[in-house]
Amino acid sequence: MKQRTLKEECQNERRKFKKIGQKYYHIENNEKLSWFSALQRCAEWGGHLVHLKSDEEWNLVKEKLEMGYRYWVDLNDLQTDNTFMSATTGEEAKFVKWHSGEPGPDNNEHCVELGRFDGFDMNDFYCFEKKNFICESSNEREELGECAGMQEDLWLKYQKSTGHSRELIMII
Ligand SMILES: [Ca+2]
Repeated sequence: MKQRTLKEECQNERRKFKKIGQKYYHIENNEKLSWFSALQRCAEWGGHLVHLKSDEEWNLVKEKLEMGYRYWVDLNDLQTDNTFMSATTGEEAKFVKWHSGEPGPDNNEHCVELGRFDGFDMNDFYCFEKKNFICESSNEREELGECAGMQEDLWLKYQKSTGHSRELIMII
């Protein structure tokens, strides 16, 4: 059997991303990971944990999700309780769709999921719980270009958002 090069492997992974609306997403329905591992997995695939920006994107993506499943997205308040940051932008989240009563009073819930309740409103939950997750391609253009792999700027944003070093994220 032909050994695939890392680049081929990476390009193959990028084909995971399917166009939904104007952007490319991979909805992982099989593997469940902690929020940190999901963050890393999406980066390995040349993307990032999904960063929903509008009702339009939220509506398009949630149509494709499996009812009863729970999916990690890119928001977290690991740095400061109740200040939810995007690991994609490194900035405070601008679009949120909290379930009523969320984010709840439990200060140990630092990572945001869709699907805790009926439907796919947002809920903060324990980062170490293993859940399905949604990746978004970093490259939002029509044509997916060369496989970029792990992008340095994305790691810096993760670090800014979570307060954790790349090394720490990679072991948790
Ligand atoms: Ca919660």
